[in-house]
Amino acid sequence: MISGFQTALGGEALESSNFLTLFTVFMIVCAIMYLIVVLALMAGVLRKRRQADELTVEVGRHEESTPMVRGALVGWIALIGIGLVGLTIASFFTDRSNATVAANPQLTINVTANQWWWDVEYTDHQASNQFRTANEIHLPVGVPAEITLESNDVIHSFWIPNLAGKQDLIPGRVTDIQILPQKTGTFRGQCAEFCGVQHANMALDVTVESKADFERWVAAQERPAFAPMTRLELAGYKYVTTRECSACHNIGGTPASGQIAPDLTHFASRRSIAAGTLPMSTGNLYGWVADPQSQKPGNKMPTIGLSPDELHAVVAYLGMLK
Ligand SMILES: [Cu+2]
Repeated sequence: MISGFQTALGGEALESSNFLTLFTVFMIVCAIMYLIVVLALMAGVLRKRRQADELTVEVGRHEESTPMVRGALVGWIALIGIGLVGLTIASFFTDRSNATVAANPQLTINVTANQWWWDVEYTDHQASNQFRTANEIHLPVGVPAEITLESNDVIHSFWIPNLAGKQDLIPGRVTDIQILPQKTGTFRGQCAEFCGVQHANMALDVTVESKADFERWVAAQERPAFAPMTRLELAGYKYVTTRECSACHNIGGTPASGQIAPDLTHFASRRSIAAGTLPMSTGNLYGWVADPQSQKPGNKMPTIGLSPDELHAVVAYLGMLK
């Protein structure tokens, strides 16, 4: 087992652990088959050489060896059959085991893919407990979660290698994936279907944490955005909630209520900016707000051309949206 930030060999959830077991079984069976083929090939070559070395070819020798060769051939075909049936059965039970997680999800998350970011909505039976975030998913360890998947534009693919396999997001259709995380950690998800020039910069920060930590995170996400405290933050608040930014972005508890770009209510609490393009830091925030097109060319956030005072204010305000 290899653990890491982004690896399909980590086995940090039931699904990826099942896949890892299946992968290991396939590797062992195929390696044994390969070894038998190579050994048989070598034996055949050596046998032919030995025959060539013996200058006098014994009459009838070929005929004598035929039943042995035939027996080996029948055995080999039987072994292939048993191997294939065995692998099919192993695949079936892996699939069944993964499917049982879907039977009783205790958490539902709606993820909508956009070029090139992830809109994440935590649904709850109480409307007041629903909230949206972007480019990050938090999951409580040991709790089966169902993630429904939609796309607003082209075909994307949802993939968190440490936790589960890939699932396509197709415009006009709703697909889903089930995950039962078994270990805490921070992982990287990645769009796995080429979806345009910034496909590589369409990542997802995934945090699997204890139930208590998850509930703390949910409680923080449900709160409206913090109010500005300093004059600079207040200037940023005014700019962000009344000018270009608010047409696309939503910030809970403020007049900014755009719905077509990532929700920024708790933006500064995230690990990265622009779907994993840049690590979250004040310096990167300056770079991103000043000129998003040079940081992630082709993305839908325009370079506005803020004055230095406006830039300082906007960054100060965004930086306090924890
Ligand atoms: Cu993509």
